[in-house]
Amino acid sequence: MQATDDALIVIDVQNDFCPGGALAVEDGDAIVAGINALMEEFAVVVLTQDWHPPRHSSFASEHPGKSPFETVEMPYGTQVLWPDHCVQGSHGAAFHPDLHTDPAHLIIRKGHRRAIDSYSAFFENDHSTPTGLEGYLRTLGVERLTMVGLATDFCVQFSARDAAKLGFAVTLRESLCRGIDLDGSLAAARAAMRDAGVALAD
Ligand code: VGL
Ligand code: ZN
Repeated sequence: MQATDDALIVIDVQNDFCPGGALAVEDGDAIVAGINALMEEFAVVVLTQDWHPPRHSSFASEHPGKSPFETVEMPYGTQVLWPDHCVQGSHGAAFHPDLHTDPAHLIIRKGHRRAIDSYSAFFENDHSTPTGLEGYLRTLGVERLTMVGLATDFCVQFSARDAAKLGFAVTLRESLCRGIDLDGSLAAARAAMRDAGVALAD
């Protein structure tokens, strides 16, 4: 068992990011068994869930003439447009059925405001509106984070970089992550995480 100042953060292991889902990540489901095993080693386990209202502003379907994976300018910056995914209460928003959710101490839901997306588990995409996760971890005395989940180049990357910026020691277990890889976004994400001081481990 890891010390109590270590936490495991499991990002968005949800049906829509797994094969057959609305925004499927290749082999997204291949990491579930390994994550279940890793949870046993941690005293603090947090799961995140992408959790959008219907008609969320990150959905291409809300932007006439736009297709998924194109971008638009939002008040908070450039936003990639996605297929409708992880709609609150839907099957796609549910955790992968094999993911062990009982060991989780906290489930944090993000992206629930229609006008703003939230890739990171710590801040929405304006990089300033907090989700509350930092406070939860700090009040428990957590200092080190291990991160796994989906998708490496979006929600995992933004979570890991924010965590490092906040002063947590962050390790990404890459074998327990899978990426979307839009136009080289996976390589860019790995470089950006390294620059931010995130340790990339197998
Ligand atoms: C994610 C795109 C849109 C993710 C969430 O979990 O990486 N990516 N919403
Ligand atoms: Zn989303």
